Amino acid sequence: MLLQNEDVINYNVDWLRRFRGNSRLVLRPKTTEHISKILKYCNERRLAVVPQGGNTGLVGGSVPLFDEIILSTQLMNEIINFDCNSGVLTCQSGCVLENLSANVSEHGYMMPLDLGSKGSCNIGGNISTNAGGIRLIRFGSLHGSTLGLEAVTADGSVIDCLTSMRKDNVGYHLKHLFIGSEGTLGIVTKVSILCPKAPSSVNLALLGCSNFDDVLKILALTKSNLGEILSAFEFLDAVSMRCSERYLSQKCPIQSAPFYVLIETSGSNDDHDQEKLGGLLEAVSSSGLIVDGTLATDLSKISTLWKLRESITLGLLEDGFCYKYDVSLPLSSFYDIVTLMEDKLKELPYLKVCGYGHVADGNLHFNVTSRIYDERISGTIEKELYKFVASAGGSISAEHGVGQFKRDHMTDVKSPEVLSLMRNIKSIMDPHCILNPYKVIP
Ligand code: FAD
Ligand code: 2HG
Ligand code: ZN
Repeated sequence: MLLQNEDVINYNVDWLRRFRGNSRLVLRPKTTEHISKILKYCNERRLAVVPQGGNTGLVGGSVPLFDEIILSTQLMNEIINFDCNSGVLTCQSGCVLENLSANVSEHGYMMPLDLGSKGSCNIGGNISTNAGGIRLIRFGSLHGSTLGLEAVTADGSVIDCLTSMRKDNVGYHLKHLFIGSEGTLGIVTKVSILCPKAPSSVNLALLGCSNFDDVLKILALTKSNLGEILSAFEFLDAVSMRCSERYLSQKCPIQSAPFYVLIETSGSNDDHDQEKLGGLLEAVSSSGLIVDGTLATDLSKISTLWKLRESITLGLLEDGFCYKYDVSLPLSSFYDIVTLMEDKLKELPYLKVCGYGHVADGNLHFNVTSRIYDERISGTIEKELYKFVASAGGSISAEHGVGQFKRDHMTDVKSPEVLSLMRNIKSIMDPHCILNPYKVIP
């Protein structure tokens, strides 16, 4: 299906409304064969193509910079097979994550990843960004859960690595080249994903703490007390919590505190899980690590509490402009950058500085807002944050990728040898650089 004129505007603008391209053509193929023919045609004529899934990416990877053709996988949303014995789901890459979750849950399974954007993001976009999310702590990254995939490279070749076997050590593991390469090496068309069994028992605790050291102490106790039933450990600071409350018009059910943690258990035996979680809550409370807390055991309260965490991203946008950074840091210095940045920005017209994220994975979401975009604010943040991340041995992109937003920082964080190998791989798979040009590789 071909879209033109005003229909194309939404495909040109990213979710954060920070990046805007000027493409006049959106193609929405339905099959691998369509994609193969499109890419062959574009490759022969040196026409640049931007792959797009749900367009929820946060680094400007899914929108053109200029007039590149947008190739949306939106209509490639067929579930091909679900094997109830193995839990392997095979589907086209344009399936929306939430639809896949609903589908596999009918068979007693769940998707191994969960993101706040689940209502719009596509599984192909998830794989192409190697998305993390709140369950990575339990089920690992998509490099592990993706058993196989099919992708089309720039010249239209269909690369069939769509095995649904858990073990396949025959030759190079080419699927990994497509996982996290943000549409620069090929277009993912089909995937097979290993889904875990859905838990019959889920509990969620929301705790408030008075300092970040206590968050880390709770994390250590949580890991040792809950072991295999731990399925999420998320943290948010007070600014993030207030932002969500305002967005949802909903009060956090516990006493206000500088930091909050959400601890989720998923298992197969209610009594066992509640006994373990009860033991943990007893331990953190008797050690004076929390100021208040609440426990949710029914689905409705669990989802209300999760909304407080999942709505921060949308809530921050209400201020006007959001400077969004996603970094990995050692836990020993995890929150220091938030405090440091408040000081560095104090003369500038910012509205909020906040931190939240997947603390157990060392992944901080560092966000600043202002009414309108101010170059002095972004300049100060980038100078201080990237220096801080480098000296702590962290990563400038934990889970959101590089896209166009972080492309020019690649030379600061990757060695010339690593960049040269990346460029060589790119030139073998896409010699005319038609796939997502100006992204990822500097
Ligand atoms: P898009 O945004 O359309 O594309 C992302 C990149 O992948 C682009 O470079 C694009 O060219 C490429 N691409 C898309 N589809 C294909 C394909 N089929 N083949 C090849 N390349 C392709 N991310 C996390 O990691 N963890 C989170 O917890 C998380 N939470 C979020 C919450 C909110 C509210 C929002 C708005 C975003 C969040 N994200 C999160 C970021 C985003 O949702 C993820 O990066 C997601 O995986 C992108 O999927 P998408 O289908 O929207 O991809
Ligand atoms: C999350 O974990 C997402 O909620 C988005 O990765 C993070 O908005 C952000 O900074
Ligand atoms: Zn995240």
